[in-house]
Amino acid sequence: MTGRLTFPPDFVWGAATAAYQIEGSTTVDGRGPSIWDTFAHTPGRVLGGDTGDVAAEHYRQFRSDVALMAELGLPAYRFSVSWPRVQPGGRGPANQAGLDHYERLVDELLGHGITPVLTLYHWDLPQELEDLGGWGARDTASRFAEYSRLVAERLGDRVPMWTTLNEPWCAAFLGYASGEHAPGHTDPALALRAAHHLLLAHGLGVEALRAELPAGAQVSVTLNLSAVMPGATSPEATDAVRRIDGLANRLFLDPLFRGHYPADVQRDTSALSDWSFVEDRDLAVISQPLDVLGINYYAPTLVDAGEPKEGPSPWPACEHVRFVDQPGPTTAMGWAIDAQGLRAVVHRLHEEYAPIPLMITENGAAFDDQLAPDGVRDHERISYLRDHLTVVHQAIESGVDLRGYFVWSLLDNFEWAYGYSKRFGIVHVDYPTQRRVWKDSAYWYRQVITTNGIDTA
Ligand code: PNW
Repeated sequence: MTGRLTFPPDFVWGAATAAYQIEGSTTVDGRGPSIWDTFAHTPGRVLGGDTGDVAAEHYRQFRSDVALMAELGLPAYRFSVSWPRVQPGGRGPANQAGLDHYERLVDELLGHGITPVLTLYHWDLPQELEDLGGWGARDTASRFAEYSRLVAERLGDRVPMWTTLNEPWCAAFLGYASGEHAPGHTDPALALRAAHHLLLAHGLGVEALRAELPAGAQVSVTLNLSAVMPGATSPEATDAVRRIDGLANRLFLDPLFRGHYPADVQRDTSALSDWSFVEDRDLAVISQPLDVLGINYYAPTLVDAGEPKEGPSPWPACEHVRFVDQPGPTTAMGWAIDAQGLRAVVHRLHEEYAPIPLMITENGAAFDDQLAPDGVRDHERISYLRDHLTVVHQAIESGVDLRGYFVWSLLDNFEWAYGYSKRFGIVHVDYPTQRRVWKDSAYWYRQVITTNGIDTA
């Protein structure tokens, strides 16, 4: 039985990228180094010693990449601004050459009828700020607000959708607790501080944006939310779910939408931290109203009680939690393919937080694509996207205010600790030549956009 699912007429279709993952040109036009330059150039940090020095050369090729987006029929494009292009040392006056680039990109998008959706922070903290304590330092939050103001001053008149942070969970816990991401620290107490300062940066950033942007501009934050499910029926498994859900989801959702931190997470981590980094007015700043909540979803999370694992973990006070492999197909990242996790995430938000309009700001998958003379037959990616879009459609039908969907990613790119070994693009990048080759999923997505719907299998 095949059927057609049609989306609401104003549903926003898009594709997403991030500055460090695609731009390259890391030393031009006055850009300063970010923590990802330092991290990637430290031997042993990134698979194969890969760096973002060249990446997909998007900084130089942005005009042809925008033309590609237009050919794809993309109504919206989510990208991030590199903070060290705008403020090479993270402080002080704007580097006009850096802002000029983003102005050209935005004008090119608008000239092709593509709506720019701008993220201010997708993990590339200026290295000089890290040297002053990075996200462990409260001052970094104020520096972020200043940077937000500089970008909004220049681009506020033409960018309708603004996101402060991308995935503060990753920035805090992969960056400061497990050390898998820049800046590579392995200090769980520092990671909790970092999480708070990221949230504070978000709040101060929202204030700066509201002061600068014209009425009608939308302000959001993007979280990577997990559907945390028990791998067994036992009180221990239930407790494991509570702990991981607390750190992955509620640690961010509660301060943003309820104005307080989850008491159980504070209790669980009290031996690590007294949480004295939270000051009186902070939660009021953090919980200012937003227009949209962005959700990045890739895979569900299955947990049970278990023995402590060797090595640094991104999960403070979860020594007795074990991550269980879900049976069934996985992507090249080893992540389970299960769109029901996305359903659980959006329904949970709708029912427990009932916040504001939602937007899927990233969803997609890496597979071992093979470049053939006639393109890339990535049917697994097409079925991944179709399954997840089916869930998006069902959620809308059942009353969830879900306004749009951005596929991760437009292009193959620098996949952080995995370097160029993982390909998430719907467009293949042949790195030696920088040639772009449409995968079958790109042709499929164009069809989805033009017909505003999907055919279900
Ligand atoms: C997100 N995890 O990162 C990012 O927003 C993208 O930049 C990235 O390329 C994409 O997802 C694919 O990985 C994540 O370990 C990285 O849970 C790691 C995790 C989650 C999200």
